[in-house]
Amino acid sequence: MSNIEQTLSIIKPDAVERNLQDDIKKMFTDNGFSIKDEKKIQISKTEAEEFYKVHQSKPFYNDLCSYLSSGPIVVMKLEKDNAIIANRKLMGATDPLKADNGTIRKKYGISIDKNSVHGSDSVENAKIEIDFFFNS
Ligand code: IDP
Ligand code: MG
Repeated sequence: MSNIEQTLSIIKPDAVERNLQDDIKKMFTDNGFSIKDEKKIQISKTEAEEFYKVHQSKPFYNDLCSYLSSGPIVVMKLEKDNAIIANRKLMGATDPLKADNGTIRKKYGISIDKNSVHGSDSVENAKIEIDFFFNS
């Protein structure tokens, strides 16, 4: 049975800075995702704090929010069968050193903080994150 889902992907500042957005978008489309909506933006630190508020108790929260707001990002609404888990798989582990071959983070990630992409981790968060960028 098919289970079409939408998920939010962000191409983070380290990847946009290296002009990798077309290569990363191709990895998505080659893997069966359709890009239903996308925009290149730069968010404020306050917006990054709101976006990442689930991490507010983590020691890396402040650096994470500074980083996400440090330069342009590309946000995309991706659609595919079981998109949320499929995107997590294609992204690879949070730490690029631990990411499997063939994943975006293995190929392009620089470090655990500059890991090139974000992807929603659940159906509930995908809805919240898509609304955050596209339905506000
Ligand atoms: P995810 O992006 O794979 O879902 P999360 O645990 O949700 O990983 O963390 C969000 C982001 O916070 C990560 O993508 C990474 O950029 C950053 N991060 C996670 N853990 C660490 C850490 O231990 N040190 C620095 N940054 C981290
Ligand atoms: Mg996460």
